[in-house]
Amino acid sequence: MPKKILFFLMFLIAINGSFFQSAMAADKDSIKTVTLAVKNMTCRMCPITIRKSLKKVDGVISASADLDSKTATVKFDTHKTNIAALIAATTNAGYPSSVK
Ligand SMILES: [Cu+2]
Repeated sequence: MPKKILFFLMFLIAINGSFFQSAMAADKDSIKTVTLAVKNMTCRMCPITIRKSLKKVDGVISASADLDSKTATVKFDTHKTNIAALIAATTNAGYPSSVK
């Protein structure tokens, strides 16, 4: 009897493990990074404003903006948002952007 229970537990652990792995794989596939060319960046405050506007978008994992290269790099979950929403966010903040 205890041996049966042990096998049952091992079976459950194996099932959960494979479910967990497939969930992780699906999440990894949905994460994308895009670099946007951003207009109107003039001073050191601009990248901060752009970064904030991007981080407000649900599904954005991380965002950075660079004054020198006039770009923003955004890591996002494609299940939750898309590039059009990211462009809309910077545009609404006063910085029209496009995919670089
Ligand atoms: Cu500025």
